[in-house]
Amino acid sequence: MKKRVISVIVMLVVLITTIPFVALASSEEVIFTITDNLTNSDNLKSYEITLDNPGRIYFDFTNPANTSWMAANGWRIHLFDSNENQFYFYEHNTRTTGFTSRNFFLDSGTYKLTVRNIPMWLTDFSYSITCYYEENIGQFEIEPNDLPNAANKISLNKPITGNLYFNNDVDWFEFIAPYDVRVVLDFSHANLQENSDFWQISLLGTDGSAFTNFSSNGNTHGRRSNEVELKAGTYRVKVQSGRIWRHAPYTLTVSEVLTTADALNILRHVAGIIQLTSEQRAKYGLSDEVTSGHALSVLRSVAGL
Ligand SMILES: [Ca+2]
Ligand SMILES: [Ca+2]
Repeated sequence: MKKRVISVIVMLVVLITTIPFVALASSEEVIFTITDNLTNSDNLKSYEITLDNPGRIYFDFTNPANTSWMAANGWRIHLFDSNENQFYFYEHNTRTTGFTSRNFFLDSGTYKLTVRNIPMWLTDFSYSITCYYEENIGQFEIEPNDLPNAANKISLNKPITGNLYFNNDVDWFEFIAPYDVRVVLDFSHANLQENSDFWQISLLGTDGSAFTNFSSNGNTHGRRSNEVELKAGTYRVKVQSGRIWRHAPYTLTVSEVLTTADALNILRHVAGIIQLTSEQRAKYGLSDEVTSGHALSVLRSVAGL
């Protein structure tokens, strides 16, 4: 039985909160729900979150509606890593009844979530926090990955989701081409409806030589690179802020471009002459049960139709 990934300790309060675990339909789960209160302007509540395994977390913060003129005062929420580095700050106004935080792709370790009220006005600020978690099994970046030798290891044909947390955040990824291969990079994100280049993506050799680089614009859903031929070896992808920085998740996939030999393999499989291996099915984006319809869509892709 795998050890539970999360423990949360409420600090600076006498009571240790028991954290309920609630399984959701997806791989996302509620890891804790806390209802608490700030009673004066000096009050600070601090929650320690320990992740046994890396993963994505985010939280919902809810509070009672307050429509008085003084309701402009509210909460300050901070998230710190184990070195006390603050990497999230949000100031929440009591006129609204809550907010959903950003996604955080975190390594295993201990983090601290703090809640304090803005020191202008003494009152009773109650709130609830529900924190969600999805284990990282290779689908998310793990910070810090700001330097080439700290690159996150990725695999061909497998997407990874990351985020530039700050305008100087740089994300490095490293993959191995096990043989000479032709690849294409797909970089996707939400359409931010802003006409500016928010991301700059480069494919590099380990000696820093550039094979291709391109930018992705905020008024698109992403961009595909030109095709690049690589010799067997180790390569890196660098993602950094474009002309303007925006905090938004992105997904990067380095895909093998299928060849006519691949197309022939698929045809032979559909005809019952050979059986595709699980690695080949993953490479071709085909499920275990390969139908002629699936195969046809891949063949169209190979043919550029
Ligand atoms: Ca990042
Ligand atoms: Ca980074």
